[in-house]
Amino acid sequence: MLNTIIYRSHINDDTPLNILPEMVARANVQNAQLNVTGILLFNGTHFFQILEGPEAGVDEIYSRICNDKRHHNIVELMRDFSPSRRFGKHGMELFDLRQHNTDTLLQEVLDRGTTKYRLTYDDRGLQFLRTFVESRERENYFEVLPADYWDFVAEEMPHSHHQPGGSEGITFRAIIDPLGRTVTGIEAVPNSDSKEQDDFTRHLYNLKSVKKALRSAGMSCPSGMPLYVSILPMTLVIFEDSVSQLVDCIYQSGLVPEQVLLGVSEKEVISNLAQFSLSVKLLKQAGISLSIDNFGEGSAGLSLLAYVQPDRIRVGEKMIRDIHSSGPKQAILQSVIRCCSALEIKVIVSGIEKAEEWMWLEAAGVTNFQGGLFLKDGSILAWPEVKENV
Ligand code: FMN
Repeated sequence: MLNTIIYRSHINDDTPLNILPEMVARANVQNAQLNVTGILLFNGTHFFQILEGPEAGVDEIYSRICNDKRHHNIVELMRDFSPSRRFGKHGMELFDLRQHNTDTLLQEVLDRGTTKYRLTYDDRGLQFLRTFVESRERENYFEVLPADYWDFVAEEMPHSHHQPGGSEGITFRAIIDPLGRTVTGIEAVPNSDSKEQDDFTRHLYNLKSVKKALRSAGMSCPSGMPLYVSILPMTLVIFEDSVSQLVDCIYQSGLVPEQVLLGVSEKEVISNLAQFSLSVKLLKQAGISLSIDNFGEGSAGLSLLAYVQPDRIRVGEKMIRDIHSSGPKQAILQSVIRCCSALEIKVIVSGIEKAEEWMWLEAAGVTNFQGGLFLKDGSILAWPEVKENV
């Protein structure tokens, strides 16, 4: 089975161009040993490479390429299987786009192809190639600075009002705008989910946990601070009076409904859409805002967005882990961000662990984040600062 990996990358400023012929000569030998073929395009700033061959060989070469300090911002555009090689003759021919006539460029690249089918056929790999040759999509090449550009400096007054310490059974997590150095919301998280298998008991436990989180937040949250609490959507379905219970609890806790943001997870299937809609209506009428949690990870997806019209969505770690190097995740998140912007829905991204993930998402227009990257010792907020020596 033939495996294909396609990526693009940015040459480093300090990589002299005259090393390229020797690098390609060495690459040819190594690729031949692993039966890997392909083509390497260069436009003076960016590389674009197609690697084709047995999966193990392609993976080995690609992981070496990813560790090569001569280029950066390596974004994997495609990883797929194919019945035949597109560029079977060339171990690794370097094709410098600057040395060719722009009118005939694409055809000249395609002429290097070896597939028995015409290369302009409807093939994703070749469409990527065409997009690169024609310099389309350039506006989506975000330049992400290396992670060591940033220090994450712990807040001077840990456990200040920005990040309440939490009370028994509840942990508080800040939602922050890292560049604005502001806390934009606080999430109150119950420490455990019910282990019960039985639906009713599990959701009763969930309702109790949410009320406990609200009471705890009422005691320790700064007044007016947006408060995020997750709830299972079926809790709003199974208990028809759940909204009035929540509203009562909000007032009794010294909070106001307008500061509360209820996050319904997309992971749980909503079996009674009519009752769910009624609860959503009651929540909105009471002034409580709605968010869709774990957006994109469950079964409802875009249809829930149209149906519920939430004020926020929260995208979890699954969708954004290593987003700076994943073309598919970048394309999905960009369209989600664009769609939410058109609907005036704010996007929160949680689970940020790496500076590159955060920087890519900032470049894409996200400003609200949660994650270990912004925490020291698990709970003290840490803000990004440019390192002094860069
Ligand atoms: N090395 C290869 O063996 N095959 C390639 O196709 C290949 N393509 C590369 C494309 C670019 C844009 C760059 C910057 C480097 C490429 N290299 C390629 C070089 C590898 O990154 C690495 O330096 C080389 O495999 C030697 O690895 P080694 O020092 O671990 O033996």
